[in-house]
Amino acid sequence: MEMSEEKEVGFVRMGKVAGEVKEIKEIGVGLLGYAFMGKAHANAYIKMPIFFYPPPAKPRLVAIFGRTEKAVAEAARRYGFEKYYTDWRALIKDGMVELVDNGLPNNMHAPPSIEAAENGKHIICEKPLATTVEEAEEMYRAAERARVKHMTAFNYRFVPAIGLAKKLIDEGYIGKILQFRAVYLQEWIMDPNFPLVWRLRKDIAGAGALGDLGSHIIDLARFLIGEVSSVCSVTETFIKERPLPEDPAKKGHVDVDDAFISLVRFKNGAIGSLEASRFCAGRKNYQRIEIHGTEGTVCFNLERLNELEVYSRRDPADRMGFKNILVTETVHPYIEHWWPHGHIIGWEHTFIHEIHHFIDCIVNDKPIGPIGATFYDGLKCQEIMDAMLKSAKEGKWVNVPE
Ligand code: SOE
Repeated sequence: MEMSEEKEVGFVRMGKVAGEVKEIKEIGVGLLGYAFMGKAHANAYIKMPIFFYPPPAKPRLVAIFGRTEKAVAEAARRYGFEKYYTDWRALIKDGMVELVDNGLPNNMHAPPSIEAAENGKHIICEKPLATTVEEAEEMYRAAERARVKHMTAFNYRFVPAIGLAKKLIDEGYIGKILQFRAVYLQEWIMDPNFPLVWRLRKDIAGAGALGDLGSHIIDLARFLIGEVSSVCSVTETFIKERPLPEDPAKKGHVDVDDAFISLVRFKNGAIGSLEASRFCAGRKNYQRIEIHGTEGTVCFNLERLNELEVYSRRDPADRMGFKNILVTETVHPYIEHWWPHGHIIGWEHTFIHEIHHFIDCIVNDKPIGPIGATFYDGLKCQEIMDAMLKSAKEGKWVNVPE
């Protein structure tokens, strides 16, 4: 509507407005959880339409769920959600909610995700998909039956350097893949007085470092190399008792792994080692991957996520060596949406890439895979983790179900 003349609107004098912005198609978002992952996902919904413009649809922050009203009301105000719920079933039934994003603790991944699918809502759920293989299988079957888009939020698939690594591997640049080596190391629970939080409780988390960090590198192993056929693993819990969050004078038993190390065999003949730990002093969020092929090597380090180290045996002998590629050119995945080369991006941007992919697949009816992880990928990851825990318990190689 052209408004050329100045006019009074109520008590507000309107200046010479050139025109009103045409609305962009929206998609209603219902977010479960408002803490760490809730914040990362809310930020992604807010930023996506600005940087992936025009967006496939503009996320409308319809509703957010949290158990305690005071906290979730504050989160709704902070992130800009229109409504808040303390009953996740009511949020799922809200007609304005078209997609449900599950950022709750792991034991609350299955029930709401299944109900969301059964109510025809597209669903993205944080990793690990579930606490057991049975739960993950039920989530996958429900989402498939409902014919909704379903995604497991393995965000590291959306690092530009990981996208470049996948391109080099898939085009044969480093030849036949022989070995995959990945570590994901943190240090945050080395203090024996650190309390027994939900990530350290099997009934809520399902597993410890294996589920929280190991799930990421297991998914990247499948994404970059292929299916895992068998595993031989060891786990350890270094601190067996911890103060209870609700009463530090009391202690609780730690029933999940603090660290795991696993050998793996891939179906395509490659071999590998994966390990994750929360007891590596000095390692903050250190995820390093090395992939060795017959013609070369690719290395990635999450703490330097804008870079990829590449070595090719095809280079002339006098200049054969690792080159460090700064993955910030517009030829690299997602970079065209950000800043000029060398201006680098960060951890939060992987969630923006992931949420764009999810909404693009919903609006334009595209398949989530192979770039994005579906609930099937979440289920396969759960099966591999289950085999690793079985192997660690029985002290032998365990096959991963076909
Ligand atoms: C904590 O270990 C954590 O936030 C994980 O839960 C995330 O998945 C990982 O990306 C960073 O570390």
